[in-house]
Amino acid sequence: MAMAAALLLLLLAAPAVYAVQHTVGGSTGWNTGYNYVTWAAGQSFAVGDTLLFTYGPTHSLDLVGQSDYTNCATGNALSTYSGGSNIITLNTTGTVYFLCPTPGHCGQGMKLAVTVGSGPSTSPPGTTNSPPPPPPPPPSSASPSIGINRLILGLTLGLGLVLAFMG
Ligand SMILES: [Cu+2]
Repeated sequence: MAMAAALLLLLLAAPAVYAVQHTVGGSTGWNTGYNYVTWAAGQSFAVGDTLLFTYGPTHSLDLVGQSDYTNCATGNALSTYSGGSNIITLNTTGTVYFLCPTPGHCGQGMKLAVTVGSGPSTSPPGTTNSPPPPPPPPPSSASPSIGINRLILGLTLGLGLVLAFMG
């Protein structure tokens, strides 16, 4: 019982244990001339994961709505971040949108859409690794036991007949 409770606690704690911090743009960070669409496509985001944005003084970071993201529109930010380093926690499933509000930078690639799934980010949906096919079932293992059962049945009947004749 205590063991089961401990296992359950471990399962509940697992998503937090495996939360991933995604460094936006990898070694490039948050900058112009980088394709964040491609970057995001290579990542798998889960609730509890964090995004780390690092950038120079000419940049900053806005959380925006989808249409602002699509149109590179600034001025309607839902949240604004600055200072050169921000860690954003992905609290809910769905898609969140970011852009750099410095004029022209969004058009130079500084826009990011992150779609957050519900599971832990251990198996990116983009990968095509399928599990190996299961091994073929072993040749019928039922027949030997059926044979033994028939043998036992035969012996029992035979014994019964012998006993009947003797009686
Ligand atoms: Cu910028």
